[in-house]
Amino acid sequence: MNLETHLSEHDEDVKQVILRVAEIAKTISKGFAARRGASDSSNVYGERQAAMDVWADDLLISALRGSGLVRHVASEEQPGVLTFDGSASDLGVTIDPLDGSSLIGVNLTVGTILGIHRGGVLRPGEALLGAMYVLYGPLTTLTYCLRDGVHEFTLNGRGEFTLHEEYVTIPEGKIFSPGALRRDWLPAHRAYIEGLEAEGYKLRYSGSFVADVHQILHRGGVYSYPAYTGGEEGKLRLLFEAAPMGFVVSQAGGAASDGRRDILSIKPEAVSQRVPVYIGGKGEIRLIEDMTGQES
Ligand code: AFP
Repeated sequence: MNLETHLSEHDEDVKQVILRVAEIAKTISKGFAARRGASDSSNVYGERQAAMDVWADDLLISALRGSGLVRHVASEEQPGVLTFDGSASDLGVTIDPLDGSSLIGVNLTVGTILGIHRGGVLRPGEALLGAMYVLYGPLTTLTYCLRDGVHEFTLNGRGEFTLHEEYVTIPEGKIFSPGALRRDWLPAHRAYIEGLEAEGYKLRYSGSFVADVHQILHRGGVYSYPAYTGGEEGKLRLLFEAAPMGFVVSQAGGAASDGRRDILSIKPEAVSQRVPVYIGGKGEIRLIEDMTGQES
């Protein structure tokens, strides 16, 4: 079954946005060879943008503007929220055009992450209508969730996204993906990771959040990028990374936390807000919340 058919029961405007992003993803997937290096610009976080970051951001914003269905867009690569007056629908979309882009130069998997809201974008993850991500790896895959299961599609040789797996659920598993420098970990997080190691959890960390969480979704375990010494708010962005991926994994039977509370309950105060992140199986998320709770 192709993506368009699979989406047929959903709201027309949401469906059209996903299909447009899927079209852009096909273009993005073909653009890496010509844009492997850095651009000469930096984003709002002071990070040097990859040439692919800038290009993918332009493509996605143009497509969303051109759809006439999206009123607000917040992008990790833009300083503020873009507003398109005159759009026929009131969708608000968050985009991380190319998550993990520092890995482009070494040809590891990176991805595009989207969150879809009705109304503005400064809303908690629990208010998301849906979320999706595209992975550019050995295969290009698209995973979407509109509160009715998590579904994965593969871009085939004919340039069509076809169904790979429906109603994905996170299994029990023993993989952990721990971000940030070990020497900077705070005591509760350190004890948590040591506990997982003692339980035989296997380390799998690429430095591409979207790819690492995708692996956890399919293999079980937990991804973490904690609060750390010198980075008490964590590194990852609530709006662009944590909320949409946390939404997908939660809809697949897992959970997402900042170590104390459900990430999806956090109302963002700023577009660029960072948050400590734990995403994975319910057991692993309960454990970090228990350990952090005991500490305070
Ligand atoms: P961007 O490539 O979108 O800036 O994201 C990179 C990232 O936020 C996330 O994808 C990684 O998990 C994390 O940074 C990696 O950080 P470290 O380099 O500190 O491991």
